[in-house]
Amino acid sequence: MRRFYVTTPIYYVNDVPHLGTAYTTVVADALRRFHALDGADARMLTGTDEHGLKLERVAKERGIAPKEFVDEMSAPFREAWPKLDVAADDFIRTTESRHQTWVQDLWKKVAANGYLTLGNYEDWYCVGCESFKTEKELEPGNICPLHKKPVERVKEETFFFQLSKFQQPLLDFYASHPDFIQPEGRRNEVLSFVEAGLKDLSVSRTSFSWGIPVPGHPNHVMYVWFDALANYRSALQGADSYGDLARFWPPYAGGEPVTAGRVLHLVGKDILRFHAIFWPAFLLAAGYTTDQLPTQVFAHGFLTVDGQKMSKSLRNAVNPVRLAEKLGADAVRYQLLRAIAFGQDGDFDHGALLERYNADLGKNLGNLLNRVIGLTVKNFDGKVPARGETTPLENELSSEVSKLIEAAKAAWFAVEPHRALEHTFAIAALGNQYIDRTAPWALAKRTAPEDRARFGTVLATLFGLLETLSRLIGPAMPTKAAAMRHQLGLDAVVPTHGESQVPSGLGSIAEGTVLRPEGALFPTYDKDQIKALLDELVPPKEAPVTEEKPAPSASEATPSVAPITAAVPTLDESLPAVDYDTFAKTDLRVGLISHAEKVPRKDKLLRLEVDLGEGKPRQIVAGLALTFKPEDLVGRRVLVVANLAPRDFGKGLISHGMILASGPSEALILPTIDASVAPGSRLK
Ligand code: ME8
Repeated sequence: MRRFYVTTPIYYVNDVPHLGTAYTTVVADALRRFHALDGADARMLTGTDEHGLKLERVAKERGIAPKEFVDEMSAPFREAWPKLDVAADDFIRTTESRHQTWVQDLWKKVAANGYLTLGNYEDWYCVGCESFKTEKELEPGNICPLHKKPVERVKEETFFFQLSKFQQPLLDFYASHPDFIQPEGRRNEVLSFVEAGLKDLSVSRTSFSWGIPVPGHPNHVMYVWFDALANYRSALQGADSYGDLARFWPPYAGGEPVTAGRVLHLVGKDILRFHAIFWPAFLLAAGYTTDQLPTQVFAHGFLTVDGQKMSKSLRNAVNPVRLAEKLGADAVRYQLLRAIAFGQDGDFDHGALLERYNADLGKNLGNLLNRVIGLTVKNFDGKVPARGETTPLENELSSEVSKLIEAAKAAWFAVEPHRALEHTFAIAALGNQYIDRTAPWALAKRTAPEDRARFGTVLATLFGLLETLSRLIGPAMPTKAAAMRHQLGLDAVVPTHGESQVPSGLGSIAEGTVLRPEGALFPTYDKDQIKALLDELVPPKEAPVTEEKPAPSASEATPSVAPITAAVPTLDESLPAVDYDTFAKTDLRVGLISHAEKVPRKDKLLRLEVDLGEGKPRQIVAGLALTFKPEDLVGRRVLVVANLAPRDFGKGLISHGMILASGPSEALILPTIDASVAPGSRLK
């Protein structure tokens, strides 16, 4: 039996579940669903990382015991993922005793093999990374390049893990297992890092106590990464209804070869080194052989949201659960899986999400289903007709569909969900082309028996294609796949061990199957609805913040406002004072941008239509183009100087007002205006 075990990082509980953590988690879930559909014995693990100095400090700042703090903060993760249709088989917390005993056992094995030595350590430590830093890695002023915060000098008694002894074994392992680190570019980075030499690693601390105690040395707690990485294996104790969970870890039970199963760790690129270097080294040190190591660590890129880096406040602003409640979990999953090439950095753009939803889900797939069901209800009493004689057209379609299924399947195996979905939706496009070529609505008008038979064949072929699609979209969109099958008169697909239910070609639905039409599977959004949704969902533009994952501070335990790091210029003393009457002549209004486009051959300018509550939007030409894409601005509220004399930008392009913004042309910030303020409202 083929086994598949996929894991996400266990997330630090000083944060809330956000779009970045949702991303890894949704991809893991889709992969598990695909492999289960393919008949594998598949398992997914996620959880929370609950020890370490960072969390101890945040708890202290909140004035509560660390355990109370982590209990409170872990729950939102456990509750969030099912709302995104993530069905993890297990959720591990590092404060659970099943984890602690396993980690202590791992420690004892590493110690017994002589790879842990007691010594004194002094170096720089970044609490945000929970990692030591060499001087070379730091920015001037001893600043962590990731967190933009000063690192701390740590000097204490510690156990050293002899990582240096594993440089060659690791290089040998990478060479004999070229797929262990993916994608290729990331693999090369790790190779160069290891080739440059590995320093021994401090793996215990005595200056704080929030961690797993070191066996035999109760004044030491384990380094949080030694503890955290072990979760992937500690969670595989006990059994499920199919047997011992240890069957998911190589080498597999019953003498199956390593290739019979797969342990896949999905991680963000920020934590690849820990997984690709420390984790296999800890296991080798504990006596694991190279065929008992995980099969693959796949590092994905980082997401930005609407072109903005995910700072702490943005992470709070874009709540994946709220998005799923608003748009449906399937729409959010589809965007995460389809729009971002797994492995590369990508942007989660709300406008693009809605556009893609309308185009791929609403028009391509949804319309196809609707058209086929509609024609059948009207002409065949809502029952799937017989598939009569086929023509070269059906044969051609069938062979194209088989090729696309093969490609989609290969992409799922290669951890390329974006490609798998691209191929899947190409099948829907083929279905629409086939409808256009066979023109069933014309056949419906003819009554000759051969036309009627042909009509039946065309619809039955399309039902086969829809059946195929209902299986293929399942890993990405489980709820919609089940709803689609329901409309087609079919039961949901139940994964079965040892039996692949991934289609291999054009499917079929039995003649006479009664359809259950239920209206549009993916109701599309019109322009006004899109505008309203964007208004509600798109977070305001932030000042450019350079930090990636800020170190904890008191303000981080609760949602906070982004620090504005742009330089604040001093007031311009050369400007004369303005008396009140002069100022009062300025008519400042709230405007709502209803349209935005680039001005040809003017890099900086956008032509906007702005609603000022005057019944008809006015044209304003603004120098916003170096910061904003036109589509980012539609639906945004802005502050407008409404009574500025019209200004001619040449060629009849006249601006009737000015939009207020702050900052340099390529990093402008627009003031944030509450969505409840009506366009045209005056500022006084
Ligand atoms: O590092 N884009 O936990 P963490 C994409 N506890 N993915 C993102 C992201 C973004 N902008 N931001 C975060 C830890 N992620 C450790 C892990 S594992 C043994 C211990 C995702 O809460 C991505 O998967 O900081 C990244 O690796 C992870 O969240 C980091 O989560």
